[in-house]
Amino acid sequence: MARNEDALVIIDVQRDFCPGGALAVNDGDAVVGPINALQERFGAIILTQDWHPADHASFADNHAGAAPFSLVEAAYGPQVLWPVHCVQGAPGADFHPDLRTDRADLILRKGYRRAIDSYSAFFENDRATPTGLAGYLRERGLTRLVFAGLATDYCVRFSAVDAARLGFASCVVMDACRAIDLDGSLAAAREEMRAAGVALTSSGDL
Ligand code: VGL
Ligand code: ZN
Repeated sequence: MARNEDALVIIDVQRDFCPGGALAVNDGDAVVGPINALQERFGAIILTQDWHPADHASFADNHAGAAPFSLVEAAYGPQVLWPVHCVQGAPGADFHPDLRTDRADLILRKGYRRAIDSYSAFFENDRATPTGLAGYLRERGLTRLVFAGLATDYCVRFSAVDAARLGFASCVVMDACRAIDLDGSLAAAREEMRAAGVALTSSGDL
């Protein structure tokens, strides 16, 4: 059972990241059951929602001749070009229909600035523009963060690592996450999370 200072942060469990979606993660919908079960154990629940304008710079379609999953150099460094996904107000941006959302205290949207992608729930991909989540958590005295959702190697990884760097106790429930695994990104994510002091755990161990 979670303590008063614990928050469950559920990352991007949206239709477009699930089978049939525009940027489907293998087996992505398998996180819904474990995440709904985890929610029973937490008093503070936060959902994040990837939320891009149609002209977003992370979409391959907005770069002439660029293939999805190729890399470009953005002003802030390398950026993967993704298939169009999670467009503001489109069905693909909705939460998975079976995800429980009624107990969430906060739905944090990210990636809404055209020129900057945002994997982390804390900072956009320029690593400088804050989303406001750290301030929200600190004001509420939520100091221990448990992450689950999609995708392990992108938005979960960046969120969990930023949380640890910001001084939160940070833990990822690996069985309640699934990965995109582009060019070894899952192995790299595990390694980076471990090095940052993020605890990799499972639902049964919580
Ligand atoms: C994500 C790629 C692009 C994620 C979001 O939620 O992991 N990945 N946008
Ligand atoms: Zn995105």
